[in-house]
Amino acid sequence: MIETLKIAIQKSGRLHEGSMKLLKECGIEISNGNNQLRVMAANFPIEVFFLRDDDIPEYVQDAVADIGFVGENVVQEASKSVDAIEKLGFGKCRLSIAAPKNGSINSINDLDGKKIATSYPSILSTYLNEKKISASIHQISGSVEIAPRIGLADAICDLVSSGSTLFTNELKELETIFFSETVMISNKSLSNEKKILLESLLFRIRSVKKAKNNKYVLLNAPNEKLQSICNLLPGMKSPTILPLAEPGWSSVHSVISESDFWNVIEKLKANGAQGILIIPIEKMII
Ligand code: PRT
Ligand code: ZN
Repeated sequence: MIETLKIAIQKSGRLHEGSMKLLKECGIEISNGNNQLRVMAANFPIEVFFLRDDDIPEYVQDAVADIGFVGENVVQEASKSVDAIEKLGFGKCRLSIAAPKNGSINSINDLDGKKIATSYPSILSTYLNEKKISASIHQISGSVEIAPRIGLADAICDLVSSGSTLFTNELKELETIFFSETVMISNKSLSNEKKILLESLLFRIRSVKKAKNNKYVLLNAPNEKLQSICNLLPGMKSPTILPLAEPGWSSVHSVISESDFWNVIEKLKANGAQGILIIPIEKMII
């Protein structure tokens, strides 16, 4: 029997689309047209299970699935026995404590003796213990942001991304206690065959991530400036330099990281670079 890697992703919700997109970018074809629970990929030995995100850590721990894509917040809260092996770069958010904008709680030091509503009691209680704050935790499963308004709690601890939910509910963010993004988790005792499949999937995921974090750059430069321009663009090995038809000029091709991008572009222009083109990279294999 050919081994397959069983992967659990969110059935619907904020992580579903990003998870499907990542698999597609890795060249893995999956259809979930009939709202099925599990689907075999057409061209890679992967079987995808569509589950509620909260169930994923337990299913991976119990080897119902071999790996899963799920928020670090869920993994941390569930505290199951799984390995977190790769951050996936989407579903970024933060878990923050917030309190009514015009109320008496202005910092975490004002939380002593108060009641905090949250869906993350475990992460919150660890944080409160560390900070020696004795607040009571009221666990609720949804609509945490309305808890202070309806008198259920004095403050909340909830996920924030844009901040607009806090703003609309007239809450102010006091402190972030956990940063999260989607992570790949794995069962702790995979067979050797499954480990090989996982390595192959990880290789593809890392190539996709690297490509997203880098851009291909093409520019024209006067020959006397080539050295200083090449110093700014080390590229993967070193930049490619091709002569232009116009004497004294060359075309330089290289790769730059997204985070350095604007900084480097300014310096390239200051060094006489012209006709700078920036092109997205689809996959990057180093
Ligand atoms: O049905 P299922 O149980 O699978 O899904 P779910 O409803 O429990 O989860 P879902 O789809 O809402 O979120 C899945 C995961 O997305 C979370 O576990 C996080 O890892 C991640 N994520 C990223 C977020 C957010 N951003 C986010 N903003 N999860 C929830 N929110 C909520 C937050 O709780 C608050 O209500 O969005 C609101 C705040 O958003 P802003 O933009 O107004 O700040
Ligand atoms: Zn959930």
